[in-house]
Amino acid sequence: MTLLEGSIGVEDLVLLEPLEQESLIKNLQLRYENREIYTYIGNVLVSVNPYQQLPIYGPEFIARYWDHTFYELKPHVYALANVAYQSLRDQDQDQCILITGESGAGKTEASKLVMTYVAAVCGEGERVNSVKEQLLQSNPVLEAFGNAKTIRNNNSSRFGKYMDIEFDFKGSPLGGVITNYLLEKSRVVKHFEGERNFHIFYQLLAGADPQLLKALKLERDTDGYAYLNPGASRVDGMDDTANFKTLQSAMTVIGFSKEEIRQVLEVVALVLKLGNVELADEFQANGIPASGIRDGRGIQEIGEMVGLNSVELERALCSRTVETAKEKVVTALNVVQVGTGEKRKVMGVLDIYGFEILEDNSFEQFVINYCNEKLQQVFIEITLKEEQEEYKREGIPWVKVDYFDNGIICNLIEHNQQGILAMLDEECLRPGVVSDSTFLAKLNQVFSKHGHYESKVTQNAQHQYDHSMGLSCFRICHYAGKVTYNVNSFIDKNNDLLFRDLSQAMWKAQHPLLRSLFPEGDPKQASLKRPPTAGVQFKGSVAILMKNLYSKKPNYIRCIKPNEHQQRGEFSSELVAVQARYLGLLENVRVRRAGYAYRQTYESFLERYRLLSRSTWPRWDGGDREGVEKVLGELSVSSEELAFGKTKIFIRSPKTLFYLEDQRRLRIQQLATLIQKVYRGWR
Ligand code: AOV
Ligand code: MG
Repeated sequence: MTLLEGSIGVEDLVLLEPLEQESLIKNLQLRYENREIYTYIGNVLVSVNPYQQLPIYGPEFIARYWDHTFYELKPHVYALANVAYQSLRDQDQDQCILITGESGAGKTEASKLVMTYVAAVCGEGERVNSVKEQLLQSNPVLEAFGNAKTIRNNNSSRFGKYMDIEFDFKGSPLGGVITNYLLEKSRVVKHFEGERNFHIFYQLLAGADPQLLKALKLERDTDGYAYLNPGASRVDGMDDTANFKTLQSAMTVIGFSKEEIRQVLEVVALVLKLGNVELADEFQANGIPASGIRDGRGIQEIGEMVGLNSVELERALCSRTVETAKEKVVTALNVVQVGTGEKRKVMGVLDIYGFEILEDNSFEQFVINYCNEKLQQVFIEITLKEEQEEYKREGIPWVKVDYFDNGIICNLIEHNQQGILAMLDEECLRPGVVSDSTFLAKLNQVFSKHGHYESKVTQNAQHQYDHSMGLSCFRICHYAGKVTYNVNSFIDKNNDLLFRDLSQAMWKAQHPLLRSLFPEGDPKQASLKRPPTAGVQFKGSVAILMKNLYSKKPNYIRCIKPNEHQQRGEFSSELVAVQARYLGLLENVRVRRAGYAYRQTYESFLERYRLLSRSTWPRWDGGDREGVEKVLGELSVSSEELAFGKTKIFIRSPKTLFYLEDQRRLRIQQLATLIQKVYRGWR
């Protein structure tokens, strides 16, 4: 075991002394500056984005981590993947890997490293290899359609992703299912200066061969497309042309036929063209008197491409803005059906945005933060439960842990009748004049006394007057900090309605894919029942996700972004401190070492420290536990500090462990000197 040996700072924050926010950040910084990007909190992995390729990945490292147990080598994402996979295979325990952190912190890269590791170790054979290929090739497809360059990350995932990988009893992969959360649909029509639309649009224009471009009636040059940002058509280090080739072969591997790929690209082209139509529409709004769409040729072209009557299309489009079909282009990966009836083991990988506090927080931040609040709840409950169970297993009395239970905040948001989401729905469904402000007024009334809710109206009595909060805002005191949300457009975003005339028009298209994207456009399907609101859908997915997580053994990766410039070697303590708080790292360490900071099996402990006692060194024939008792007795470690479990020794404070380590170092020096002397004398 090399827990402390030769390590820079502490490799496990549980051993941090003193335990404060500042020392925690310092420790991460020290390690980062020495290119040690991984640090543990018990079995949680903290990862700081290196923004450079480190020579710590690849087959050689995979083999090394495969051959060792968790604490034997330096902290690494492979070690975590290894524990998860081996417990899945050998202990028949479903696993999930939860990766959180803010934009650009390295979540997606971490998820890919996990998948690469698992793919490398989970068996061989023709069928297995084909499944592995599919699992790995799902990434370029998801990234093409769901990632974009943003100000914070050149390859930012604009959706949350949960992937279940299924294995047979031997641990060979069978297939996978991917669930997406909250794709940022609005990006298609609108994004910030310096950002891009989803990669696929640029990939298609850059990478399609001339025949394909011609068939899709597209121009190579991005300048002609209103949805594409001419100033940001190139991204450093990103090769759209090559990525398009990768995408096409990845889609083939996943199981798209040539014809299906073609249809997907046609829909992508259609979106680009619709963007231009809309531009003409705006033009019109600017005072040019015309009825319908100005650029009749464009609309006709679109109509021809997808087999739609252009008059009808025009009518549908003119009724309101264009929101197009893009969400469902890729949803699930083929599950290879083999050996039905056999029990499957599952490893879930969750790559989802962390807690978000932007300058202006809207409905999106609200639901994202709600999801993180739930994830925190799972984390605390499972961690504490595990601690409790381990103590029970080991026959050690349980020590009560003080921690912040965020159930009250989850309730504030999700309670079936009296939660913010329920009240938003009620407002959306209520007949009569509803607006974001009637919604806010209601919140203010209902939550005027709630300890985690503030607004300008409720503030006066309970909280200090705060000029920074506008009248259209409310604030929630999340576990990670206070966030002020602006209610503007909450109602619209929650309704998330696609105008019926539009989906009906699209459903009439001859184009099979396009048509299948708008099942609600089918007059037979168009029941009077309105579709569920965005809030209800999200709450539903979160509930399913939570159920899923509770049924699995969680493994955590907490990703941290060291600076705002996507630069290697730069570590901003302030920035990291904020993230450490949102990720609840300090709380995490506290929970971990609430009872006993350190525990180890008698066998491993004795192996490491037996040279500290004359009874156990150089030879010990007794049992492991007796050996450990001898060592600790001889060093006069206070019994307050120790608990002897059935198979493990528990040590309360890190200080004691450091003391043992110091003693061990001294002893090794002594022994080395002794050996030298003997050796010289012998010569
Ligand atoms: P994210 O998933 O957390 O952001 P990414 O995983 O996309 O962040 O990482 C952002 C960039 O950081 C990558 O494109 C790499 O250039 C670099 N990077 C991250 N991890 C590593 C690593 N282990 N080694 C080398 N480079 C790395 V977002 O999707 O924006 O929330 O929505
Ligand atoms: Mg990502």
